[in-house]
Amino acid sequence: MGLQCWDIFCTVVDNFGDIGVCWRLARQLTREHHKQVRLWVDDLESFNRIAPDVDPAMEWQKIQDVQVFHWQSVFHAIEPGDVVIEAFACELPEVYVRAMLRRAKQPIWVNLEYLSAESWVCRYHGLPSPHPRFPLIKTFFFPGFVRGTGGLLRENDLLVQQRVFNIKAESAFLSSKHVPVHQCRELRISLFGYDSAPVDQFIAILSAGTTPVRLILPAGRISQRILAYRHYEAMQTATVITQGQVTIQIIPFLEQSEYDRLLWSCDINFVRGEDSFVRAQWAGKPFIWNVYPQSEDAHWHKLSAFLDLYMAGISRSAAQAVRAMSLGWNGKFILDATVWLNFLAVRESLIQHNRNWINQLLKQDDLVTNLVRFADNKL
Ligand code: TRH
Repeated sequence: MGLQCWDIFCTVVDNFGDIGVCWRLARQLTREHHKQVRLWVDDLESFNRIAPDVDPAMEWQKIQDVQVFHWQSVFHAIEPGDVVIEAFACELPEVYVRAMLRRAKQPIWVNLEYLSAESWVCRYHGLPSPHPRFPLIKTFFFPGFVRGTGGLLRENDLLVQQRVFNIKAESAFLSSKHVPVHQCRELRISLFGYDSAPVDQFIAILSAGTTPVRLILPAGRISQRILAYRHYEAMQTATVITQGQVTIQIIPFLEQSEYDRLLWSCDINFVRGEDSFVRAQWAGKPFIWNVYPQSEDAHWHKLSAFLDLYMAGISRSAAQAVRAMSLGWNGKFILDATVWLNFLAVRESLIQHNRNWINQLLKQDDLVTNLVRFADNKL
C-alpha cells in the first residue's frame, strides 16, 4: 500500500488563524504520522507571513515535505486523497466533491471546526452530516480542551522543546530580534491582539506603573496604530519607544515557530483568536486571551466557557483577577490600573496553576493523533 494521502483545504477568512492551524496540522501529519499531505490554500500572501519559505507566486511547491497548492477559483479535477479535511467549513470545490464520488473507496471527509470550550462541543464532536445532494458523509471534528472532543494541536516534542529552551537559547533568540536581555525587575510582555483591544489605555497604565515593562509587539495593525499616533516610523529591525515605565518594542512579524519562542521568552502573553491562544497555554506563562469578535455576542459565551473551565480549582482571588483582566481586555468594561495590578499580584499562582492546567490537557490525545485514529478506524 502506498502512502496515505490527506488533502487539507483552507480558505483564509481574515487574519492568520485558519492558515496557522492548517499549517501546523499539515506538518504534524507529515512529520509524525508519515502521511502524504496536500495543503490547498487560497491566500498564499497570508501564508507567507507565518511561513516565509512559501512563495506566493507558485502554484505548487513543497515546503517541509508538505505539498502546498494555491487553491484558485478555477479548480481542475484531481484524484482526491484518502482523507479530506475541510477546514472551518471552507466548502470544497464542486469538481473535487464529484471526483470523491467516483472513487472506488470514498474518502474520509472531515470538517474541522473552530475551537471552543463550550459544553455543547462534546455533543457535536464526531457527528456525521450527510451531503444534501450526494451520497457522501462528512464528519464534524471539534477541537477542545476535554475528553470527548478532538483535542488540541500539540506536536509530540513540543514540551521537550520548551524545556530545552534555556536561558542561553532564550537570549540567543531575543538578541536575534534585537530584544535586550532581561533588565533587573523588568517584566517582559508579548502582545498580539485585535484592533479593538484597549491597547492605548493599557500602555498608559503600564507607563504610570512602578514596574518597568518591555512590551513586545510583532508588527501588525496595533503596532501601526501605536506608531501613527506617535508620528514614529517603523525601523527595519526593531522600533523602540519609551514612555514612562514602559518600553514598547516592535519587532518584525515572526515565522510561526519563532512566535512560539517569543511566548516561551515572555513573562506574560497577550494572545488572540485560536492558534496563538492554544500556544500560550502550552507555553505555561500567565496569558490573557483576546477572543475573536463574533456576531450576536457568541464570543462572550466562548470567553466565559473557557474561563470557567480553565479557572476550576484556582483560588478565588486569582479567578477574580483573571476574569476582570480578561473582561477588561475584551472591552466588556474599562480597563483600569487596579484590574492590571490585581492580575500582576496573582502572577506566581497562575504559573503554578498553568502547570496543573497543562497536566490536565495532557490527559487527552492531541488533535492530529485523534484525527489519524479516526481516519484509520474508517479506512
Ligand atoms: O490571526 P488570528 O486572529 O486568527 C483568527 C482566529 O483563528 C479565529 O478563530 C478565526 O475565526 C479568524 O482568524 C479568521 O489569531 P490566531 O488564531 O492566533 O492565529 C495567528 C497565527 O499567526 C498563529 O498561527 C500564530 C501566527 N503568528 C506568527 O506566525 N507570527 C507572529 O509574529 C504572530 C504574532 C503570529
